Amino acid sequence: MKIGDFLLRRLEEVGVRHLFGVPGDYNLELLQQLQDTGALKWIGTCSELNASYAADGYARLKGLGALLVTNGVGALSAINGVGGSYSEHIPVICIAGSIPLRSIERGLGMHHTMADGSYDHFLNAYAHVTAAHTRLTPRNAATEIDRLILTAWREKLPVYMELPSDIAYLDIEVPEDPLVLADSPSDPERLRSCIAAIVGRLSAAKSPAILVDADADRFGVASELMELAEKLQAPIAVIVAAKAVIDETSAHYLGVYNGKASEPRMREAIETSDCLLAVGYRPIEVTTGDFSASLPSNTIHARGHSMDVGDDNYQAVTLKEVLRGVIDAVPQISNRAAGPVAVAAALTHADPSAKLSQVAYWQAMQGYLREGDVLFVDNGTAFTLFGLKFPSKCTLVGSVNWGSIGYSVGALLGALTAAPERRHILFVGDGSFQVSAQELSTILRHDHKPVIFLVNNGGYTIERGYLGKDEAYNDIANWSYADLPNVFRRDTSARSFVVRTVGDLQNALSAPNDTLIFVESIMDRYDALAPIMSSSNKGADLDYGPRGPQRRDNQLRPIAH
Ligand SMILES: Cc1ncc(C[n+]2csc(CCOP(=O)(O)OP(=O)(O)O)c2C)c(N)n1
Ligand SMILES: [Mg+2]
Repeated sequence: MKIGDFLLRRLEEVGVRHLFGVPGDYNLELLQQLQDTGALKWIGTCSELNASYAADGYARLKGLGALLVTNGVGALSAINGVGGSYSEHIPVICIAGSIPLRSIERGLGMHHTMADGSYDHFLNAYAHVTAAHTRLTPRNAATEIDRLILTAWREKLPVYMELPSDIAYLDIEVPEDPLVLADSPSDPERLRSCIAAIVGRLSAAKSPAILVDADADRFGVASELMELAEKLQAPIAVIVAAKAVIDETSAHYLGVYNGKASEPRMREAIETSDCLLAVGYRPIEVTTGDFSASLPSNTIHARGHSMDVGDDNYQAVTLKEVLRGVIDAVPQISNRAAGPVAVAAALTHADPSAKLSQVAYWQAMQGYLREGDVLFVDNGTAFTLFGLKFPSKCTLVGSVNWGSIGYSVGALLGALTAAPERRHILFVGDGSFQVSAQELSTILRHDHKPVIFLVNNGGYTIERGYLGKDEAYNDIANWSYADLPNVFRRDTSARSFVVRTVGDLQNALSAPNDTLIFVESIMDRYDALAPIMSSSNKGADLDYGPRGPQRRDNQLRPIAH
């Protein structure tokens, strides 16, 4: 089979049906193979950065995503997004159409390189943000393509492969069987003793609890964790990076644990548990109430492929198999008092003619969410979304660890492509949107129907809480955002709204979801909920230290609502 055709065949076999990216002379030959074989659908994006975000969003819903870029210029444009996939544990396959092998072997200078005689710069750069990287050759292509795809899927991390442009049409011998995505099974003895150790501890515990990070989603064990919570009658909490991973309507769901910033009942359940099971826990300042999280010293740490239980470290075990064994072996508890912490804020009835505020905005959004929605959150005051209570079966696409502004718009395109039948709702600020706004055109081009809620507050409000409450560096150009659907697609049927009052917002929210809805909400640049601002204020203390410029009283501070 031709190398390019084989690569596309393998992608199709593992469920990747769309490829995002930007054409270039070094990848056009693969695009021609894509076109001729009909194996995958090409989704051209406005930039490779956005393609990397889209592939990430696609992978969140489909389990794997892929993008195609050209050498150097495309690869480095995409590297921020691929780095994000690494940080967030998302399996993305980044394919770079690269310099022909002929030029590499003969040392010919080529465009899209540093013109310094080296062809390895981008391969080396990607080594830092991927689980595996390779340059395909006719000799290694059949094994390397499989190795990289399997590594991405097993590790839940991105991979990078260079396809030199002069080999895609060469015939090589390839396996006939389809590629099967499967983990290698656990070591039987390690699995048995690991399960026994965990079951022993959980069964003896009086107040077991479960704390969930994003890997529970990445390794597909959310339903197992719910089952375990049910069997143990144990409370189950998430850290903010795993918001929505556990069904928030479940009787055992406690809410978001955030160290000292959590409600007392939540803190007690987690911090004084006599057997806490933490899944994929990767604490950072914004997920631990600025490092105030305090897990019990005997916490069981479960990871994708290893476990820490007491003094023992178990390797060669998979999370799914361990949890399955634990669920089957722990006794069903019937008499432990659980019960969720109340999260839903009471709705106030604001005057429709009142100027729109963040408080009224988010109260309205709480009422707008529906079962099964896919929700997207960018950086900024949009983080308020994390405080809402989600209906059942919602998916949240966010990037708490990496936090690159503009990610959400590209991810929206990817997720819409993966699951067009679901309702997708984006929450984005004007500053974040300006980074990747062009991808709205691709969303319109493919007739997708998301709801986009953009907050126009004249700049980087969340940053004003770090530093520069009134500084010009936190201001941005004031675009006519609601006009953009029409700019990006002349014949669009999108409904656009410019919202200034509570009544305007209510009107926009009553629009049917039969076309793209774009809601630009104009809000005061100093308006932010108190927890968002105090988090920014604390972030500044950590970032700049006690002698930093934040001491000059030029931060936006929390106000009482
Ligand atoms: C790629 C990248 N550049 C810069 C930042 C720093 N940053 C974090 S939030 C933010 C401002 C977001 O502004 P906006 O989207 O308007 O949200 P607001 O707080 O105003 O609602 C910036 C610049 C970042 N996170 N990512
Ligand atoms: Mg803003």
